[in-house]
Order: sequence, then structure tokens, then C-alpha cells
Amino acid sequence: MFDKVLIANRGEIAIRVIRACRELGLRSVAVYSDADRSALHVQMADEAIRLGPPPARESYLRGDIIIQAALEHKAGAIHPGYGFLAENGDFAEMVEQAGLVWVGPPASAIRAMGSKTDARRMMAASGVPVVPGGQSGLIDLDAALKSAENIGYPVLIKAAKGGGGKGMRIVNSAAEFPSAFDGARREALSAFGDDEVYLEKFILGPRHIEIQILADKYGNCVHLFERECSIQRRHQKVVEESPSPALNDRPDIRLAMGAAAAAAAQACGYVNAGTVEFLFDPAIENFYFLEMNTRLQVEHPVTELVTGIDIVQTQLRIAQGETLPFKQRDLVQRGHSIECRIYAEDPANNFLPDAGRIRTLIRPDGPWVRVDSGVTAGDEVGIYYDPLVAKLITWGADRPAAIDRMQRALSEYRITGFKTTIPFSLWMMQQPRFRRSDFDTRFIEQEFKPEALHSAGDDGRVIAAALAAALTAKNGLTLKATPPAGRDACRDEGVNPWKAAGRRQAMR
Ligand code: MV4
Repeated sequence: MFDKVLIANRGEIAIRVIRACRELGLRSVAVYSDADRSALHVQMADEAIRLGPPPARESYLRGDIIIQAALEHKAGAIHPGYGFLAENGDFAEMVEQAGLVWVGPPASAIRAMGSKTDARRMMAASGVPVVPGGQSGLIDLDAALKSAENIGYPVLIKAAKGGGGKGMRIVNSAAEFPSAFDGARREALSAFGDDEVYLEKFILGPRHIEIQILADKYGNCVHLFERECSIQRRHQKVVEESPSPALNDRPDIRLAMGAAAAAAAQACGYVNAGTVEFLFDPAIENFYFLEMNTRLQVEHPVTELVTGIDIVQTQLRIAQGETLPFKQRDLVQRGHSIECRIYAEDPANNFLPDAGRIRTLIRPDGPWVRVDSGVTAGDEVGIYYDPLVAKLITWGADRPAAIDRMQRALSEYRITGFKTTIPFSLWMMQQPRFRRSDFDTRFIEQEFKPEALHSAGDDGRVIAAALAAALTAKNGLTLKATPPAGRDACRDEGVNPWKAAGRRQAMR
């Protein structure tokens, strides 16, 4: 049906899709902005096309140029990855109107789930549990106040076109309501161009658990079980895992959530890969539909490692018109998988985004360790795009084994040139509450103090980086040096960066 795929994305996810294409014998076409001219995804693809200047508006968001490029280069399909144009219903429609295959859900499903109020209504109508609240969008204060009284405080005001936590307001009493309502509407208008908001009962201390689904064009739909995504910071996920330890002694809830997700997908005529997000209230063991993400997600690898299903390959096969190659009864969760997102941010300084050229890059390796990365030594990590530089994923026979392996892998990881969240992830893996699965979406704000990363010795990373920097300066090495630059510099001096003082302390 198609034998060449244009990947309308960059970084690690573009590479992830290129790899799936190659494994399936499909040719790949990369696109790039001027900032990414020599990026890894451009080198790895069979062909590459320049889009425009670095800003996303002038490059990765230029749907018109991307479709034109696909046609000119005779790609038969477009895979959007995540972000950029992935959840743009108009773009999905334009792709198909151009006679290309869209490797994603129908534009109608993207649009249906883009309106949180429509999605809520649709889910409630198909028997999927939703958070108690109003069934429609609100613009009238008196009606909203009445609705809030009915629901009972605390209530949460959310933007109808929102998602990802922007424009939400918690309201504890009627007295606070009017100003919160105004504020939420103003924020919704400026962020999403629409001031419609709606109300939900505020669930205190929930866990965020989501279900991966796959649906083909013939009405077959399966779920690939759940991912635990409660470890977030300002609505940015940091650690994800599968299965969710919150459901380990509740296989009945896991089953019900999976069935609800498949029902949700079927309710909106879903095709391809998608994720249904739920809030799980551990206090009463209830779960509620939150929203549906109509794209491949960043954290898909943990599901791949516990189910053995290649989600991206399956996306491409579904788009080719194949029927799902497995049934629900063929699918099981085996062992445990964890992902740590590695961001170019300084965790000791309020996670401020950092930028710079990668001087040293040593990736962890070894059994049951996977690194999905979009960068290589010498690359400039800039300010134009998402600060995610890599995802480190481990698998273990059980959760403690996966966490121990993650800790081991994190302790091997060396990135210098800018600050990363590696030390933060290392801190997280050592937290007793994390290890006990005693956490909810508030964990980081409750437990993390930047001082935790300044503790004596840390893990030698600082020492190795300082040594590498000093020696690089002394020897006048060019910074474009191949990966072992920093390490060889250390080794020349008889210093082993893994044995630097204090590193043992970081290990449990
Ligand atoms: C909620 C909630 C509590 N009660 N809805 C945040 C992102 C958006 N997708 C929905 N979010 C929430 N909705 C009700 N009725 C708490 C959150 C929330 C949250 C959800 C998932 C993961 C992290 C979170 C952090 C803060 C708040």
C-alpha cells in the first residue's frame, strides 16, 4: 500500500519511527529545520528534506510544506510522532485529502477527543466512568455556581479545549468561585482561543493511570494494559512504569480499566494507537476517565517491554490496512518496566531548561536496558524544541529489579555540556516512598528539595565532568570530539570516572 513514510518530527521519536520503518522494509523520509541540519534523525533516514528556519512555526508545524515534501519525494504515508502536528485534526484531514496515508487516528476522532467536554459526554454515554461534574461547557456564572453547589466543593474548573493541566483552578468554596471562574476563562481564552470551561469534583491525591489501546480499521480493538504516570512535575511526566503498582493487588480494577479504555476507543470510532487517561482515587479505589490522547506517547516503550508488542510497527501495519495481528487473549504483562525521561534541565535550579553542546556522552548499556535518544556527542541542544534529550528504559522480572537496574543504568550515564535530570532520576529511584509505591501526583512537590542533589560526593558525575572540562581545556581538544572525549581524558590521567570518590554513596 505504501513503501515510503515521511516522519513529520525530530529527535528521539523520529528515530524511533525510522527504526520501525527499517524493520518493516519501509523507506523513511526525515524532515528538518535549519537547527537540525546534521541531526541524528536526518542522518538515519533514507532521505531528508529541509523545512525552514528553526522556530517550529516555520518548520515542524508547516503542514503545507510537509505534505508537499511527501508528495514530491513519493512518500505514501506520514507519521507525525508526538507533539507538533500529531493531534491536529485539520492536518490529518489534509494529509488524507492529498492522497497520503495518515499513520494515526481519523481526523474525526482527534477532533472528538480535542474537546474535553465532548469527550466527557461521549464517554459517559458509552458507560465509561467520568469524574462527577457538569456535563457541558459553561459561560454563565450563575449556572456555574449552581452546578458547583450540586457537585459539592472542592471543585476543579477546567478549560474545555485544554488538557495537560493548563488553566485549571481548584475552588474550595462558593466565596472563591466567581474570581476563579473569571480567571479560568481568561486563561483558557489566551491559551486555547476559547473561554469555555467545565466543572469536575476535585479528586485529592489521585494517581494518573493510563491505558494503551490499539485499534484496526475493521473494528478490532485491544488494550495493552496500563502505565503508571503519577510521577510528574508541573504536568510534565518524569518517571513512567508498567504495570502500575497501585493495581497489583486489584486485577479486577485493571481489567475494568482496560475494558473501559477499549469502550472509549470504540465510542469515538478510533483507529490506530491511542491512550486513555484515568484518574485513580486510591482512597475509594474508583477510576474516572480524564482524557484521551490521540497519538503515540512518549512513554510507549514501557508498554512495549512488558507486552513484547512493537507499538510503532503495529501503527504502521494498521495504517497499511492489516488486521490487528493479535487478540486480547494473546496479550499478557510480563515483568516490570520503568522509564526515566532525561531532560536538558537543571534539577538543582528549579528545573530551568539548559542548553549547550554535548561534550561527553556515555550511554548506559547491558542487559534489559534501552535508550531511546535523539542526540549524539557534539550535538547542540538548543532552546527551540522540547528539552527531552533521551529516555532511559529498563526491564526487570519484578518492580524492585527494574528499579535496581534503572539505578545501575543511571549511574553509568554521562552527559556533559549542560545540566540534565539524570541526578534527579537517581534521587527518585532511591526514595523509600517511591520504592514502596506510596505516592500520588503530588510526590515531587511534597518530597523533592533541590539540596538533595548537592549532598557530598553525589555520584562522581560532577568530578568526572570537572576533570573532563579541565583536561579538554588544557589539551585544547576540539569539542566536536567523538563520545569518549571526556572519559579518555580521564583515563589518560589514570582516573576512572566510574570509580570517582563518593560514587558508592549514591548506590542503595
Ligand atoms: C484532575 C485532578 C483532580 N481532580 N481532575 C491535570 C492534568 C489534566 N490532564 C488533568 N489533571 C488533573 N485533573 C479532577 N477532577 C488532578 C489533576 C492533576 C494531575 C493529573 C494527572 C497527573 C498529574 C496531576 C497533577 C496535578 C493535578
